[in-house]
Amino acid sequence: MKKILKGGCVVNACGSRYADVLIDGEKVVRVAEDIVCENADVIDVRGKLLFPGFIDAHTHFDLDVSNTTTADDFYTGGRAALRGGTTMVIDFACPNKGESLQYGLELWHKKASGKTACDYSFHMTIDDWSEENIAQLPRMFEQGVSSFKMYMTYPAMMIGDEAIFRALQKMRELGGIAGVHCENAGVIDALIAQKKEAGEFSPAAHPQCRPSILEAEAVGRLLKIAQVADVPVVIVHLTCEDALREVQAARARGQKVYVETCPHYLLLDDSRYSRPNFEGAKYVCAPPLRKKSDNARLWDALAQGEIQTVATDHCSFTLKQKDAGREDFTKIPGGMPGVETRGVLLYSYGVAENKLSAEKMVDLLSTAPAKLYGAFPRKGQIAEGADADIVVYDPSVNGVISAETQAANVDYNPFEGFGTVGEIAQVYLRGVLAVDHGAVLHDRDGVFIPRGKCAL
Ligand code: DUC
Ligand code: ZN
Repeated sequence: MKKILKGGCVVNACGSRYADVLIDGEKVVRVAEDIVCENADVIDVRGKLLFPGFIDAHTHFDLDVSNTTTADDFYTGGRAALRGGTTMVIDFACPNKGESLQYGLELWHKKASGKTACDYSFHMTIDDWSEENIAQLPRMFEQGVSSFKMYMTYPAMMIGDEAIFRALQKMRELGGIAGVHCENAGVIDALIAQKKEAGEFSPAAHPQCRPSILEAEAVGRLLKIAQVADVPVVIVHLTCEDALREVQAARARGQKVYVETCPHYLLLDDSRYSRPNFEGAKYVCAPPLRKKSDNARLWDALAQGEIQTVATDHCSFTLKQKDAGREDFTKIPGGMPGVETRGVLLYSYGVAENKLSAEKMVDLLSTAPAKLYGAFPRKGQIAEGADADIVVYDPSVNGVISAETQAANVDYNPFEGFGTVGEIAQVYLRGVLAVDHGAVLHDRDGVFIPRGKCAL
C-alpha cells in the first residue's frame, strides 16, 4: 500500500525543504513537491517536521551486569526507543570472558529476535583477546557486524593496551571500526579504595573516584595506540573538555577520530550526586556526570562538528536495583535510561535554543551514526530508496518529561521535570505507522539490520 506524507518540512542532514514523501511498502520512493499518486493514502503533515528515524548506536538491553540484569530488555527497550523516535538501535552484544564472539552474537540474536519494536543491529564487544576470537572476527563481518567495542575499565570486560593495539590493527586489516570506553582503571581502583578507607560510601564519592582527567588520560593513551595502529577510532560517551583536548591534539596530528556523547553529559551535572536520600544513585554511570562548564563545552563541540554523534548509553536499572549500593556506592549498578528521550531533548535544548540547527540535530541522531556504522544509505535519511523510517515531529506542542508517562521499564527518569518543545506525533517504521501520539501500535516488528563498512 502506498502512502503520501503531504505538506511537511523534510529535514535531512544536508538540508530541509517542504516536500511530500511517497512511501511504497517499506521504502521511500519519491520526495518532491505536490506528489499526486492514485491509490495512495494521503496523510496531512502540514506544520510538522519530518526527520529520518533516529539511530541510537549505544544501548545496553538485557545485559547481565553488577550481579543483576538491566531493567529494559529488547521488548521494553525497543518500545521505549520507538516511542522516542528511534527506529534503530545498535546494542552491544557482550559475551562474557571465555565465551566466543560467535556465541555472544547468537545469544544477542536470541534476546532480540521477534520481540523488538524498532530495527536493531549489534556491535560486538571484544573483552577477551583469544586465538578463537581473533579467528572469528572475519565471520562477524559476514554476519553484518562491522563495529566492535573495547573497555579500558571494568574488570569483567576490560582488556589491556596490548590487546587493544592488536585489535585495532585487525580493524585496519579487516575494515572494521572500534568504539572504546576510555577511563583509567588502575587509578580509579586506588581512588575507590581510598574513599572506602576514609569511610565515604555515598554516591557523592562516585564522581570523585572517576575524575575527568582520568578519562582524558585514557582517551589520550587510546589515541596514541590508534596512531601507531594507523586506524580511525570512536571515543564512546565522551563527557568533558579535558578529553576533547586529547581529541583535538590527535586530529592536529592528522588522525581521524570519531566522538560520541550522550544527553546526560549535555544536560546534567555532578551536583546530582549530592542529592539527599540516596537520590544521587539515579545518576551513577561511568564515566560520571561532569561540571556545568563541561556541558557547555560539549554543546559547543556539537555545533562546531567536533562531536559526530549523540547516543544514549541506555543502561537502565530500577531504584530497587540501585538500592544494592545504599551502603556502598561501588555496588550501585551503573547506568541510566535515555533511549526514549534523546530526540525530544536534542530538539528542545539544542534546536529550540538555537544551539543546533535542525539539520545538525538530524546528522547527530541519525545520518552520522548510519554512516559511521555502515547502515547508510538504507538508514539515516529521507530519500528515494531509503527505508521509510520517519519521525513526524510537531514543534507546536510543549510537554514535560516524567517517569509516569514513559514506556521504559524504569521507575524514574533522570530528566524528570525537564520541559520539552515539540512532541513526536507519529513514527513510521519501514513504512508502517508504528507510534501514534505515544501509543506503540506495533511492538515486535523490528528486524536485524546487517551493516557494512564505515562511510563517514
Ligand atoms: N557505563 C555505564 O554507566 N553503564 C553501562 C556501560 C557504561 O559504559
Ligand atoms: Zn555503554
